[in-house]
Amino acid sequence: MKRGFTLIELLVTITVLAILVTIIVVLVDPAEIFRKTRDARRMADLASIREALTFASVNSGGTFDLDGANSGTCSDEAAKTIYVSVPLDVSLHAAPSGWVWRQVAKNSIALVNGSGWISANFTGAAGGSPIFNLPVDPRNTSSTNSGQRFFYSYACRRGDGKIEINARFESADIGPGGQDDKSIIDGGDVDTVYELGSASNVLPIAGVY
Ligand SMILES: [Ca+2]
Ligand SMILES: [Ca+2]
Repeated sequence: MKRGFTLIELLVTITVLAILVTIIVVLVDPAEIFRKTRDARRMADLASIREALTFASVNSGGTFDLDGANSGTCSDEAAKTIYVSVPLDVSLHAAPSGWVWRQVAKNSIALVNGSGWISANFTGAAGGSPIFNLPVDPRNTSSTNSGQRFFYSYACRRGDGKIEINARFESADIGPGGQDDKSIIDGGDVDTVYELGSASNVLPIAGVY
């Protein structure tokens, strides 16, 4: 005899499915997956920025201007500059003592011709630009709360041509304090910040994030 599902059977099936979905969501934690994906992108972005700056610098025999037309602002001067990827319409906290922020408008933020958030003019590099867009943080935002600020920062030092690029991670796993904490093993001088570059002591230790 042909027979459909009873109401009870349907209700039991729906309940079991709902429980399974809840278990999967709790186990998998989609929000953490998104945070981890953003952190992985931050690592890749900082590596490509470092490579582009290093390539341009080496290719030009060390004459590449690491902060472009802002030639008086590589961090040896009185008003030392921190270049940040967060756009001009986002207000930042006070810059670390002795430093000033440099932000550019959103529509030019990724440009590599000297008007992007890193003001080095890659298009003038010997052999052509090694990079076509300046990566920005996947969230690229600031906050009144320290530790909730997600943007890239950059500084160069005129004296020895050293550069440093920083980012802040957010995932429970590879973020600060996580099992696979990447910010503490980067060879830098700030445990809670991911630091890449040719020197870890170009950007200030406190007050950027
Ligand atoms: Ca670090
Ligand atoms: Ca550092």
